[in-house]
Amino acid sequence: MKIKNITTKQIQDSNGKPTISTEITLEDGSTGIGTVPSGASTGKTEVLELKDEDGGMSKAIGNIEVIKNGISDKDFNTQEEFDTFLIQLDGTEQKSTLGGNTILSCSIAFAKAMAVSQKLELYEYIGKIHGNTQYTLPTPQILVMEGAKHGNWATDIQEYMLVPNMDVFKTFDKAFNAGTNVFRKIKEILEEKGYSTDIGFEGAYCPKEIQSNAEAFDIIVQSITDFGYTPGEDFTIAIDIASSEFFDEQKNMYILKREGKELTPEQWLELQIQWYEKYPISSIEDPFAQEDWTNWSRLNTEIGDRYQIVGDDLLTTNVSRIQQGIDTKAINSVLIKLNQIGTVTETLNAIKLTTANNMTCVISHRSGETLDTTISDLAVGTSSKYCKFGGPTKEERYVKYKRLLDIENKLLVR
Ligand code: 2PG
Ligand code: MG
Repeated sequence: MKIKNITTKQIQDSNGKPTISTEITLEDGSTGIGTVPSGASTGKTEVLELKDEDGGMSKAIGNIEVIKNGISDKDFNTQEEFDTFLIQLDGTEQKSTLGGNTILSCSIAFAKAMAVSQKLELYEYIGKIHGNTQYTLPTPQILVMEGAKHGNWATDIQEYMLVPNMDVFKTFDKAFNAGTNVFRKIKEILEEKGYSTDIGFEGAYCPKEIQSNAEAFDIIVQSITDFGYTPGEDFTIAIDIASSEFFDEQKNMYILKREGKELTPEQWLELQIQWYEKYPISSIEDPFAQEDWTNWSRLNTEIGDRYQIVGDDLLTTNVSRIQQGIDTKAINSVLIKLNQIGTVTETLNAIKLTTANNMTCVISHRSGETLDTTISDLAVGTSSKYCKFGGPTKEERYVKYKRLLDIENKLLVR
């Protein structure tokens, strides 16, 4: 398949920051548009997000011309061929020549155009190249409270999410609906307490009046109960601690501003264990900093049989880091973000390596999002176990849940 045209432009993400949107037209007229999200709490080993000094996209847009020229009259029969061409044209480990964002916008646009050309839904196209036809819906980790960089440092923990028990709720639709019930209850409880109902980057509550990290757990547990569900049975809680954001490398200490505590890794581990024993928590993302491999392994060895230990900043959707996580027994689950690695093919390779090692994947949004719903199709096409797409109401998050609702409907009708 030849590429007839590539056009690109700057758009704004959900934080009002410039990002890139690229449209690819294939020789048969099929088109696809890829837009790229952006992280605030990024991992050090993510691919480069190429930006101008003022945050604009003119360099990235200029590099689309380089890609266009490189393509000339080439034929690309598969996603892998196209992505390999992009990777080779860039030629660097962190995609620092062309920019990971530039490359990803093309990779997604090509995938969507190819799906159209083959008359497939995007999840079917992804399933086809991934060797999967048993499409399943992911269990959503629905964000209900947030803090740290995403939410005015209301809490040191960045994200508090509800994980519906799929044995109870059965369908994505029912599970998501139940999650939104609890989300609304949280608002009521915050109002009763006289707390603000401010919303953070990802669409969840970040009340500045909150006293501690644990108080957020209390509020969530109460909301689950007040709506008539049972904490630990109907819902468990997933957290993203994003602890690289408050780890002081020089001091080798975890600095919890909201607790007024400076903790050694040992003390930090102890505090975490207290939370895990007290509250109905099932999944823990980034409990230690991104190079603190030893403590990751300690935690996973101690409690990994009972908890999902998810590597995000630690692994950055990068197969060599995932392999290191497997070798050091640091994790039992991998967070998957397309823009951490920069192409659809490399993302699928990260998913393959994860599932081949009997670990779970959590397909994830970024804190700065667009209205693109590729990650919904990615979750279904690869039958990934979990997804986290943020709070249920902000539009750039809701469209991703809505896409899953639509896919579930389609699959149920068959
Ligand atoms: C994370 C993500 C998404 P960001 O840490 O998992 O919630 O945040 O996009 O800011 O890296
Ligand atoms: Mg994270």
